Amino acid sequence: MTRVIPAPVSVEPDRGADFELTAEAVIRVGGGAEEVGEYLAGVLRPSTGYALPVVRGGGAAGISLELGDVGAELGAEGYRLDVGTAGVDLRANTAAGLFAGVQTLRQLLPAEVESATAQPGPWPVEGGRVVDYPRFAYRGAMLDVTRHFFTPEQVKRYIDQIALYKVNHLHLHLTDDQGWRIEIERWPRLTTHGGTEVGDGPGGSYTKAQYRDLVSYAASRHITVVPEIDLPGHTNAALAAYPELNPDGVAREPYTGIEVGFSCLDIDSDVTYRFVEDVLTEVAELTPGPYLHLGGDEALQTPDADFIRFFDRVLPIAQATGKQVVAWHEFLKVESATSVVGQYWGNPAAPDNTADALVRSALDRVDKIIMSPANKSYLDMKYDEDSPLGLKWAGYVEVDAAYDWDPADFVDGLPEAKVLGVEAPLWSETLENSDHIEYMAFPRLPAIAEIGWSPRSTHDWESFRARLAEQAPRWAHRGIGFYRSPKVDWP
Ligand code: TNX
Repeated sequence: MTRVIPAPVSVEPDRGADFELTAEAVIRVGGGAEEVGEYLAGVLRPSTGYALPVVRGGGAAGISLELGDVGAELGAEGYRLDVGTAGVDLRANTAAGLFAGVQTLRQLLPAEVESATAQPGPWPVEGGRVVDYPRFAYRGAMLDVTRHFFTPEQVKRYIDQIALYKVNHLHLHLTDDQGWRIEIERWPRLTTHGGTEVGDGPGGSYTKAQYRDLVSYAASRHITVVPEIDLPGHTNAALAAYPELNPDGVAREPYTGIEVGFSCLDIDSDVTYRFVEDVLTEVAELTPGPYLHLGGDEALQTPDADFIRFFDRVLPIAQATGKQVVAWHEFLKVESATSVVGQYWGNPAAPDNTADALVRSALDRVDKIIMSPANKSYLDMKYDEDSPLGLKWAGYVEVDAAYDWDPADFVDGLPEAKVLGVEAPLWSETLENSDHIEYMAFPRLPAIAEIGWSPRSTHDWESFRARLAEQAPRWAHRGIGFYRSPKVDWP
């Protein structure tokens, strides 16, 4: 129980009370636990080869999932897991809590449980009690599907991987200079003429049906999708698809490089705001979750006055969709922005870092801040000078650096109460496939996930690196090719 990532709030191991999962076991579910029960069965059946029927009531030994009876202090995502010789008893206030508990349970089983094919067993579950709940409400992973497009299958594969570490938000960066990835019915050329991808690859986009399916797949893993429409910069794809969005009425050329900060919507044109309203309305309709991300980063060609004028007009449009606006920290200079969530992507090591001061200046206005410091949580930074993939503008980020920070004391003057949580962005300028995603995300994603979930008191690099090493065989069974960081003694 002491090897679980993210480290739980409290663990009382009792190896004398190990349970053994056998062919006769059942998964017993109370009301409201059926879906998580089926998910757990889906995890355990392929590797164990057992039938593991999901049953209501019934007396056979096994794993029981039950809502309620655990106390309000466990909150909406907490759980209590008791493992004794007679069986496993998992309880939570909500299905999300049960789902989190299931992620812990799978780590208490041998690594072979992660295999897609039947393994010999046996299947002991470490005995004892875990009581657990998250430190921060928001634990996010961001995937950039613009610089390179990732198919729904590739995105689902990543969803399953982030779920392992109790990440509960998937921020999809859906639009950028290189491509527009989500169908918009009122502006169909966005996806048909919005560019390709970095290096002239085929690119691609999601139909509304495919996108809805992604959102519901994520929801089945208790992950909320946060769609991002990046405005007013990072918009070359839109400017290439529609001439009328350009001040000179001439469509831009598609862009397949990796520079940033050169494109901008026409701040002075009414067409721009009709476009923005149509897009945000359609995207909000596809979004059951509470958040709508408006980007706002790196509008380097746009004077502050224009940027502010743009968002003064766009904010009411966005808020009229009923969603809470999230945007990158540059957006915090818009003083009319209240009740928004800012996303910090600063790099305090950079001499021109203005992010910290911006966050401080907006603290009275913003609702909360999501912390994704580039020199810690950016999964697209190279690990070291030999990394074959990634960028290095925020420096090299080894796994110990990714782990070594605290969201509540990272920005001077930003108190823990104002921190919604953490996010690990994965930009895809250099990433073309799932192998690339996994090489960059593992082992750093679990580090960021632990910072978001675990109590500060559990924070300990020596413990974390030992626990990371034990994850490696699990990744191997799942076919995750990870970076073998020299900071960890991998088996
Ligand atoms: C900065 S972080 C960007 C992205 C790039 C990324 C590469 C942010 C809000 N904007 O456009 O892809 O750096 O690391």
